[in-house]
Amino acid sequence: MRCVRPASGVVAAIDPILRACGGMWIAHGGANADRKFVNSRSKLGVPPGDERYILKRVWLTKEEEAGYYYGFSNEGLWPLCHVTHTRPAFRESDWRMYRRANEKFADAVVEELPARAPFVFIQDYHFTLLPRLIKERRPDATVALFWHIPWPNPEVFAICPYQHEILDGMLGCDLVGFHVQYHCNNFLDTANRLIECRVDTERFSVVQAQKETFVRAFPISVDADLLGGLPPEAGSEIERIRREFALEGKIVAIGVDRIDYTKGIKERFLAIDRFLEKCPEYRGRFVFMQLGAPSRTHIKSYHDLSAEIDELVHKINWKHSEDSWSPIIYQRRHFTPEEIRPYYALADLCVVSSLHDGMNLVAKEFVAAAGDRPAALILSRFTGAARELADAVLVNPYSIEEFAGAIRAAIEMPDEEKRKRLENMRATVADNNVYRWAANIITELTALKKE
Ligand code: ADQ
Repeated sequence: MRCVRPASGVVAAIDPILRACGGMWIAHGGANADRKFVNSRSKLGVPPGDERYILKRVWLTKEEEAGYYYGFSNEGLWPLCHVTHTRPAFRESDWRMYRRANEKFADAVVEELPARAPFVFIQDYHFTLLPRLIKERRPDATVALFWHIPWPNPEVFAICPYQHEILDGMLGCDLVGFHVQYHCNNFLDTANRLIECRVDTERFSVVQAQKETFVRAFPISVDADLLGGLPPEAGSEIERIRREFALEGKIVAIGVDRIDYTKGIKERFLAIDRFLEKCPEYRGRFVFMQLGAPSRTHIKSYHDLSAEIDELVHKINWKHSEDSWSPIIYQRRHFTPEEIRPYYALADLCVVSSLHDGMNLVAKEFVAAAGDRPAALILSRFTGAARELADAVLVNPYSIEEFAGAIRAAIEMPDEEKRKRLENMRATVADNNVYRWAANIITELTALKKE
């Protein structure tokens, strides 16, 4: 049995905050050994051996997990909110399970709430109904929800058959947070168009039946100090990776992603193919290392994507390979955060090519972990991170030609400019780290309450 931190931006962001502040995280226990490690009240201390906070498990049946998590959340809301031209599926049976799971979580939350002034911080699109369910039972609770993915415009959102229930559930919150102002604006427009309410554009809030919900942007981030300080053994690990994959003397680019159609992994490989066609002088000198964590594999589109990526890597490697060199090394497995850091520290180039992304923490992790070296970041314009990391080489991943040109431009950028740009981005990520993100949310809530 192993303790695994899932490959997930939400977990990467929330775990360090709970480690620092303590508290209780209430979450689905979905792994096959989770029941073995809880007490009679479904709780355990985390991380094991150095308990900093309490993890309380909510157990879902297979049917609930299929309908609530894989179905409505990830085949419905996920594609609805990401503009990647993947059609969302809305099934009444999934919606029933989504409602039931939100009710289960409401029970699990309410029974833990302290007698006075509790604060509940809800994460993501899996819990749109939960804020209202909690408020009905505990009107004195302060409830905030952070939406980790984009919020679409009203026309897009209006195709969801359960739009009113979702908006009504979310407006049980005192505060709803998004990564960027644009998604806040979309949310306000959506409420304005689709439900009976008053939108206050001065206070940036939605008022419904005397209840006011504030909407604010809080760009999420990483623990820059932790990522920046490589442990002493990292040097030998970097050497081991270089030896194992014959990277010595090569220009090394990396990609680190959950295998998800929003991350633009196929577009990235097509751009590498085009780059090697246009710039044959880089054959034998350029290696792209992709770390890909299998994700949501029970969903057909994810299963198909994984097979398509395997095939594409095979095709591109076969087309360009010479002697023992192949351009793409693909490691399809889950890595621990400690295993990923040496890759960030050795790469000359990191490529983040999401077709759409709320923020993208890989871009920020790379910037924080790359060190004081001449390294570059290629970053999709369609990530929230692109708004803060203006010193990255920004690309439209749909334009394979532009993307291939950006790979060349990033490689050939003078070292001094690479260093300067990385330094600017490192300062941004160090200033706006994940603790500031959490502190800003709490400060805003406290100020709103006082008002
Ligand atoms: P995600 O879509 O999960 O998050 P992202 O922000 O890119 O995406 O974070 C992915 C995390 O998984 C990173 O911490 C990364 O290190 C890790 N990871 C990637 N590949 C891995 C692998 N092979 N093995 C192990 N770990 C791996 C959602 C939104 C994002 C938003 C975050 C946080 O979709 O837009 O940035 O929430 O709000």
